[in-house]
Amino acid sequence: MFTRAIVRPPGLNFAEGLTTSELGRPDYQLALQQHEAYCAALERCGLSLVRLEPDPDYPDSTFVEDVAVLAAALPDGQATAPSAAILTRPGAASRAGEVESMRKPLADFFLQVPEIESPGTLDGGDICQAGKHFFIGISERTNRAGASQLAAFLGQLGYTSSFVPIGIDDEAKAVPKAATTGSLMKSAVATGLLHLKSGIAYLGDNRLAIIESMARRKEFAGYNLVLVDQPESYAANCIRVNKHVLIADGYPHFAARLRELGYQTIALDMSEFQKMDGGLSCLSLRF
Ligand code: CIR
Repeated sequence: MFTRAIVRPPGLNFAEGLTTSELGRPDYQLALQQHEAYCAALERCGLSLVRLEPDPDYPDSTFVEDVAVLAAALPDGQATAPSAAILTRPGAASRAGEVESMRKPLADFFLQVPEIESPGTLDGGDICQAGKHFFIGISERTNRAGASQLAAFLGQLGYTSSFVPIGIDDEAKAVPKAATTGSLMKSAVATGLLHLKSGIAYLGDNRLAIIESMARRKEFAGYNLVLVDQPESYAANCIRVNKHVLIADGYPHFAARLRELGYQTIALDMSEFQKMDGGLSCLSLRF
């Protein structure tokens, strides 16, 4: 069971953050309302919230998930290894400074707060905990050095982990063009995802929500998969919080499939965060 979450509302300059989406400029007041509805949903799931002040220096700082990885209570309530919070080293230069202000809030709850160090980079959005196993996405934001450091920390705590390449990572980039036989190397792993959790979510019960294009990958062979159709792929970024699954509003097939499987869903309008490439998991650190 999760009992707490750390959240941070978007700041006034939210629209100046990074994005690849072409959905338009977010409406700040609407983003605040959607963030408040998200907080209320977490509280309805039984969580006490640690609400950080907006950080005007960092427009993407509402996406708190990216600056820490928590190895704490498991979503389906199994026994857990000792808890730690690992501060990340975000892969986007404009987000590097977000980490510092998370140190103290985490130290209030976690005995150990180690951190990813140079040359490693790692975004929390690339980390998907599935029980006692962690999938670590290797992406434009998370490099192999960062992933290896995290795997070592998690190993000390008794967790296993594996790497899931989802983009053109530093190793692939280092291969001379002639050796990649055109786009072959690129197409082997390129998913178009910003983060691993843009495409998968662990639902508990050995079950993963997963976008169609990732579903046949061998990394997920041992799991029961809930497929998210391509037109609904944004919905794959959902979060299991105790007895509920929070899902983005507007994705009826995925919502119906979850309900068929017996999950109680809470649908939340995420339009303003989607404009900034954000999803449900990004907006909180749950433990
Ligand atoms: C970024 O590009 O870093 C932010 N605009 C969105 C981060 C979303 N975070 C996540 O998926 N974990």
